[in-house]
Amino acid sequence: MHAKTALITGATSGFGAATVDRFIAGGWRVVATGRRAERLQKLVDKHGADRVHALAFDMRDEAAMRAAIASLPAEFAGIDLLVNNAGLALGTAPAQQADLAQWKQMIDTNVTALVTITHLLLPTLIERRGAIVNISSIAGTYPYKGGNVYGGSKAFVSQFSQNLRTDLHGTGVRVSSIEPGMAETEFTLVRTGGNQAASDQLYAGAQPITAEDIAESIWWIATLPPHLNVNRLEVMPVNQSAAGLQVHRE
Ligand code: NDP
Ligand code: 8X3
Repeated sequence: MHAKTALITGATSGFGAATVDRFIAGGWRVVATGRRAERLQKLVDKHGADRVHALAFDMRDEAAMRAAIASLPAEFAGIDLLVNNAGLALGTAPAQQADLAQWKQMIDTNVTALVTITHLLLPTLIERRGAIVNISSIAGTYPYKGGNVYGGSKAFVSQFSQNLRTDLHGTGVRVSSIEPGMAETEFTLVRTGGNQAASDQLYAGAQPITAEDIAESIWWIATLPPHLNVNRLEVMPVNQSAAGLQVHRE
């Protein structure tokens, strides 16, 4: 049997990088995407050019995305699994103090770019009876202060996943939404503009989810028997749980 191929967005860090390693270990080929070309090259050097193909582009640049996908060599062009992982949160300010440019960057990356690459790859995925795993977040379900547009973008990802399933009914294509809670990656560094102390403080003592935990969940979903679909998977650290509503008193 020929090795299957996964296209993993946001493969330069965190969940995406760990997912590349997991699928390579499982015998798949991987198309790895991200903006930081030097990190993608490290994945190629680590696993070999016959196993990992790097596509460096900004997900928000549709022309660059189209050109990158069109450039795939034949042995990497048959995508069996799309892992829509690239994404980010920017800022923790309440809506009334938030930076509009940051809001737009989150929407452009987490929503617009995700639907664009999905649309581009749907014909291939349908032809191959493939699968899509979208990385959403618990922030799309549970509101928290400063979650505003980030949470909204992830609610979109979760609902888009379920609606995709409905449209793809009968094609054999599987669609899953994974909704992780607190996970230690570069996520908080990015969100805080590079504040390592804030990132360390957030995760200290919490035993957060690791990137490898999510990579293993994606692997499990992707390798289930083809008649099974995980619709949504919500995962939290044991030390995290949902709590309460707030009341303001006059
Ligand atoms: P990281 O910051 O470690 O990784 C984010 C990845 O997204 C990087 O590879 C980055 O690549 C890529 N990315 C961001 N913007 C762009 C862009 N414009 N073009 C191309 N690639 C881009 O964070 P995580 O691994 O934690 O995040 C992965 C996903 O998981 C995100 O969608 C995030 O929202 C979600 N998530 C994270 C949780 C957490 O607590 N960590 C929990 C729930 C969901 P590069 O910078 O090289 O372009
Ligand atoms: C990331 C999880 O709770 O920091 O999506 O928003 S959270």
